[in-house]
Amino acid sequence: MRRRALKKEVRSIGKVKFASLKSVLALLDGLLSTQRRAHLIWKRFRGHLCVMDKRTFLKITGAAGAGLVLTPWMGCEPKDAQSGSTAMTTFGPESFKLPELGFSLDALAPSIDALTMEIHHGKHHAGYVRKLNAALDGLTLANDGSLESLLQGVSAEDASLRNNGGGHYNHTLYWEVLRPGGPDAPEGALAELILRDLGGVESFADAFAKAGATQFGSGWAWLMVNGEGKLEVSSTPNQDNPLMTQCVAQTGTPILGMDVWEHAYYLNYQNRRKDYIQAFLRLVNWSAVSERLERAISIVR
Ligand code: MN3
Repeated sequence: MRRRALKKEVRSIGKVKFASLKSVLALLDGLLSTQRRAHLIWKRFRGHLCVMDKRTFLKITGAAGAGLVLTPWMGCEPKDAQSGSTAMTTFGPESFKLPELGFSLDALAPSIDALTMEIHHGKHHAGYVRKLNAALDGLTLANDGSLESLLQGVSAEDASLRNNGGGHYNHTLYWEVLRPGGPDAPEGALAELILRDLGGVESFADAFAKAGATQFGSGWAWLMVNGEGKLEVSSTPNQDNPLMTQCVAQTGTPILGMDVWEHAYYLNYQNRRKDYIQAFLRLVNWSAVSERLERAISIVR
């Protein structure tokens, strides 16, 4: 008798548990499908909306049971400062192109060997360009079509644009600042700002080398002009860069970027990242960095 009562009790506890589990699962399912619906709506409409924050979009559509709350976005398209019109860009399969190197593959040897350059430019960078084009093909965005403005608006969740757009921008800058020629050290306004903001060329080099050496895993070290018009050194993981205001802590306009992914140096230096960093600092085209500084300062003004 006692045994039967016990069995009954166990069964009823099981039922209660099962019922609770079912309601938890139903709740989860409801939440997931809301999220999924929001994702689908996002995919469908992102081409027609301004370059907005996907996280905010998902939050609002999720909270509204995936109801279409489009009104908040209708007034947020970037307007052309002079004409007041909205810039819209439709992207095609070749909106972005792999830039020419502008120097021979062995121009940086022995510091950076020709095979590393060939693979880095022809395979890695080309891959970012291809995937970036594939991600944007057919989309119409409220955007001036420049890579810079795409990256300034990219949300942390948009992995495709973040990684491939970042990869394209970062490598384009990298080849530019490694172009052979120019003075051996920063000159003119660049040297003055390095002294004013970073304590001089030597302490800049130390900070920059440290940023590159201590970036865990793959990433980049940067010299940038921040929002106050001051020079700042930072590092970012993966293909992030200081333009991505929604993804990184230190933001600004990069004027020098050093790739510290292993593919940038492994054939020559293996695990000796610090040796590659010192070689990189000897290869920098300071004229190219000065040109970038001028453009970046004009943006801040
Ligand atoms: Mn690389």
